[in-house]
Amino acid sequence: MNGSKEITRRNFMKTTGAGLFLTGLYCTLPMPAWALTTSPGIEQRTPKSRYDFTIGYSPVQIDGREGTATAINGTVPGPLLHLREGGDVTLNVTSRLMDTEHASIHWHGILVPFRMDGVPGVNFNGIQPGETYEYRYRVKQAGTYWYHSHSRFQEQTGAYGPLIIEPKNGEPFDYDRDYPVVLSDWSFEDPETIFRHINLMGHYYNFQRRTIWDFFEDVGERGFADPISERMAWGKMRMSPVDLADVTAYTYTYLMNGHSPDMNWTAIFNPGETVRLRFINASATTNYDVRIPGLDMEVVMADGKAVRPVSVHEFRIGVAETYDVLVRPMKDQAFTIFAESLDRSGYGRGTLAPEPGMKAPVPALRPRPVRRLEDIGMGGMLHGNMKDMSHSQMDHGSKASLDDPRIPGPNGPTPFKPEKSRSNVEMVITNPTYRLDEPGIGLGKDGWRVLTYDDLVSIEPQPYSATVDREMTINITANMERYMFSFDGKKFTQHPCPYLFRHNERLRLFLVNHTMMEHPIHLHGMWMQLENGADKLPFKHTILTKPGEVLSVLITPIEKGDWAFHCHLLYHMEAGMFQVVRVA
Ligand SMILES: [Cu+2]
Repeated sequence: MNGSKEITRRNFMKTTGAGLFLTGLYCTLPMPAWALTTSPGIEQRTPKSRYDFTIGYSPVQIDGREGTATAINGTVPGPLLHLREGGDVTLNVTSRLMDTEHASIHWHGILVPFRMDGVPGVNFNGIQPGETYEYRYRVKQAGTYWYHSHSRFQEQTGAYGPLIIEPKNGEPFDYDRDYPVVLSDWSFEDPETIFRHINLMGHYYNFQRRTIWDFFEDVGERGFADPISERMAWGKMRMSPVDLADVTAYTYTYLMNGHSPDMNWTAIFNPGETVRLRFINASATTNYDVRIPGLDMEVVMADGKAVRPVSVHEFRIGVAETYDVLVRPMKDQAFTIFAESLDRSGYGRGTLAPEPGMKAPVPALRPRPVRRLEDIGMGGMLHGNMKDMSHSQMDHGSKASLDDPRIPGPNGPTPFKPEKSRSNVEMVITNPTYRLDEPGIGLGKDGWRVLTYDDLVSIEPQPYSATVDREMTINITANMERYMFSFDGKKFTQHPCPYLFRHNERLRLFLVNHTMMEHPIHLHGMWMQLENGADKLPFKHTILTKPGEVLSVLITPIEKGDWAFHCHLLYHMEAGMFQVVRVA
């Protein structure tokens, strides 16, 4: 493919000519009050018990270019939804998207009765054009969350916003300023076009494929035998070693609170203050690596739930995850909030500054990481017999990873045997590894401290039984070449039976990632407690699983009904990595 950029025009996508360039100073975009270009932070907020949302097409302007968003109350991101723990809330959501099948809002990470969860086809019929749906529920938790449309690609085009819940009994830490930091990815291309492109050619937006020149460079650095055998191994699997993201900066502008890097969203502080930053990854497909050069970050919440504070310099935030961090800038200077995309094709950027208009240097993008076979738990393959390595069954045999004492028993994950007839499964990892202690590909070698899932220790009450009643395994599967994404080898459109959870049982669920990509796996309606060896297991609504990884979570299904379980990469979900969990 060559580099010429195609601009498609669907009815609602309007683009204006190039050459017009505006910075944030001249930006006249409607922005929600919580996301002004220069913000003092969200003030003493009063939680409300009733909200009215209207989803409609609205113009947005990013770096001087105009596009059309599926905006909530006219802005991208949408309004700050501010609730109180223990209170009842009524949310009226109206759709003015007259050409759509339906619209919806899902309250991500919020424990609600299943009719209020907002997934069309699972919990309700969706909101028909011109109609209003009334959501009502009691708020049973506190912390930082978000909301988004669960209808087709509306989330990609702007239907998302922050959701903050005031705790009944005060916060477990002190701070002077409070900022939501909503990360997202914006494209002027119609997402239907993006989806068509990546379906036809998985690497459409990827110009970072390794070339023959990279190969000779490797030979120079590492000698001949290794690169050749590694290249052969990748070739045999029909995969590129650079599958880091399907959709990249080629089409995306990465946004922080609706602002492009040039628009430079700025949070004000007084030196010596403690600033709470509520990072929310509201992207459609972009996993970010976040750091603030010059400042330590203290991670105090993950997915809305308090954790023992961990001091780090960088953290990876998968799509749909949230992290609350505290920073304490002492100096009278500006600091860059830098959110680099996992594939290193671009970044989101904002500034922490004592005065409006101040800036700090923006770091260079780091080199894109190269995925090696070791990274997907197959390092030993290079030394094995290449002939035995079909693309459907691989066993590296160098490390008996399932004997790892960190993988809980008694039985461990059930071995996966895909149906032979299905083309949905490109590879099966027979010996997945424990990887919760790894920061993830491309991280951990810069000389600063990066958060891992093993660092997360809950400091929340543990309301659920400690005794495990049952074990179950779900395999994360794909055929990347054909852009097929599935669970246990079945796409959602193939109508697999729902996964059955028993009401109030204590379930250990193993997730095994048989693909070579990270997938942020999200379960609606109940917490997943990640078994990372902590004495109090952290609560998660979304878990970024690594290639070749096995991990386990403990779940207590507290609400009966049907719940969505899916990859939160929007295009993977639409390509079939979606399932229904039935709690009965
Ligand atoms: Cu995925």
